[in-house]
Amino acid sequence: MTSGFDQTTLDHYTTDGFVDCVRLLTTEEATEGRRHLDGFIRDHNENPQFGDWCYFKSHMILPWVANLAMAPGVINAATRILGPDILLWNSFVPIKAPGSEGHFAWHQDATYWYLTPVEGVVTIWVALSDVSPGNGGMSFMPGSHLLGQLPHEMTTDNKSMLRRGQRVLNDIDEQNAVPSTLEPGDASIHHPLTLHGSAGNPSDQWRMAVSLNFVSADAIPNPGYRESALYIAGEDRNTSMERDPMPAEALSSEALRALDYAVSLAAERYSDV
Ligand SMILES: O=C(O)CCC(=O)C(=O)O
Repeated sequence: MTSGFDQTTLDHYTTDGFVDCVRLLTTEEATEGRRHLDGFIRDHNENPQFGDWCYFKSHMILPWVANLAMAPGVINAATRILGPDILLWNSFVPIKAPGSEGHFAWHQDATYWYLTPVEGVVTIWVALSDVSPGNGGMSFMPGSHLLGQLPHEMTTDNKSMLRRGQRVLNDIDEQNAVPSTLEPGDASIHHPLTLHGSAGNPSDQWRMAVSLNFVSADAIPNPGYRESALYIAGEDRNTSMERDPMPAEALSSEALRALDYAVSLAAERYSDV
């Protein structure tokens, strides 16, 4: 386990396209995040919109998700990779219930993101429970970010936790994969072109996490696409994206309206396939 994100961690990220098990939250921050996530699941798990609320820009409707993105350890890691001026472009809550067969096939996130340059985007995946291969933790393919954009296909796999069921077409040699093992408050961090995936959760414990996608001030949507993002740190100088408002209250009608608007922008990206 690495405590915090330092130059050695950055070197590993640059070489391998990911780092695992970096301590980014304090115990108090992790406990608070977990308390909120438990409450969110308890109160809303049965709501038909629960899946949507977990899937896209959760920071716009759940203040505790935005707060996790503003934790000093998380900001330190994101700014070391992206530079000082950063926004939170997306976030999601990729939880797996005990016994869930929900999985993520091997994929590169950049495939459907349409943001340039890819180096201006990073994912910080923060564990809020113990996470391991035994409960559906992620695995990464070291160095795969250097392969460039690989062809993917969409599938109708209804157990896929990706909306398009996407998966890379290349054969994956699982022997080279590095499984992630995290405690609450630890994070894995990966590049948008790094191949990664995760299996279902055969255990009797929830797998709990928040996935945060940060962009630098210089990251821009590809021509024809519109995006929005929440200001996080540094100079607020990314003029290529609209700003997401910080939610004052969880799932308030104002926050849900703002989310609907952000979804309508991103719908252009989702409707092109
Ligand atoms: O949560 C998972 O198992 C995979 C999530 C993922 O693909 C991502 O955060 O980029």
